[in-house]
Amino acid sequence: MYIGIAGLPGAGKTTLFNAVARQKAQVGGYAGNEPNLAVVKVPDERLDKLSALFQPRKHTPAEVRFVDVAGVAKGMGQESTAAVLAHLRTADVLVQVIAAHQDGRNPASDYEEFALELQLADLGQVERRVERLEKEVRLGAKGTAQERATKERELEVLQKLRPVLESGQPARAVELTQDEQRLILNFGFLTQKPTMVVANLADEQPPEPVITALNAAIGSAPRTVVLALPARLEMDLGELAEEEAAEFMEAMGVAERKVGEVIRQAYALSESISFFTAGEDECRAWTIRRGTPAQEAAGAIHSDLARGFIRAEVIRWDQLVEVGSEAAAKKKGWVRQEGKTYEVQDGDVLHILFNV
Ligand SMILES: Nc1nc2c(ncn2[C@@H]2O[C@H](COP(=O)(O)OP(=O)(O)O)[C@@H](O)[C@H]2O)c(=O)[nH]1
Ligand SMILES: [Mg+2]
Repeated sequence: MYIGIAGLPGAGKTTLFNAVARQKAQVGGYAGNEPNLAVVKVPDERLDKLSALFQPRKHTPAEVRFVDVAGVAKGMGQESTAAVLAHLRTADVLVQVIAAHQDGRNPASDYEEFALELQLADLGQVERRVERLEKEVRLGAKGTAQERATKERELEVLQKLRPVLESGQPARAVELTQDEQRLILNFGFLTQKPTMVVANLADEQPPEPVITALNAAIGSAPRTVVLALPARLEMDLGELAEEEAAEFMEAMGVAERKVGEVIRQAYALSESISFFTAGEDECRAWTIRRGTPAQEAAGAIHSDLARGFIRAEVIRWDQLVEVGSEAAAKKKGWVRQEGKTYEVQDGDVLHILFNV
């Protein structure tokens, strides 16, 4: 899974990236940067509890990739804006960072300024493609009947998005079927992505007023969450050893680090869920799309497991932890035998039986 960190210059994107990924990318850099990339482990207390039970040789959390791109702002020029936004097109989730830590900035209008850049980028793509498709239809399109039908359906979807984008709403305000989504997947529309708006606070700034102002600016966009955290403090905490960090947090009156929340919420916003494999060898979280059938989920572990799939033994993670072992779980009748098409649920522990 891939999470893009974006926003206006100086919002605190790189600071947040460093905090989340425990990196030391240069802060205070402005336009023209290459993106910063990092792989981050997803904190998951369910997996921690499974590992506490099995004491495995290996403990392997799910991972997500974060990318931190240069800022985009009004008047930057179409070309450099497009170059920055191109890095975000394949992201599963967007994190929009808002500077709330500086006096004299207005978080709500900063949110709107950046959101407008995203909308204009999407609208530009929609308009160019619509124009092209309409021309093809007018000229009597080339290709097979099926190809023509697909293009006509694509055109219909784009014509649904267009007025919404023109009215200043994000594309995710339009409910699309899976089929419709597939038709426009390649565009990577930015305002269609689940979005986390993160207000970057000063060290002891209260979050509530900023969150209220942002919620008012955002309105009722679906698949959007708002968080607030002091990014620089979080970054500094990430550089300390655990004990030092605890002392520092107590001195600052900070109850918990918030970066875990950013990672967890980004994961939850995406269409991804985790299932587990658990044993003395390894306890591990695997990432799949919600709705994935068991046979395909098995393929996330190894292609042989999908190819030779017989069935899956499935138990919920908390039931396994409660009863203490797979054998005891079986006695209680808590282990289900599921076939190829079973839709794997978030938090399932799977044991795949296979034969190749
Ligand atoms: N006081 C304060 N300064 C911050 C905070 N976050 C970022 N900064 C400063 O703001 C500037 C821009 O931060 P940076 O992360 O590079 O912003 P970016 O352009 O969005 O990547 C840097 O000088 C940071 O030190 C914060 O939470 N508090
Ligand atoms: Mg930066």
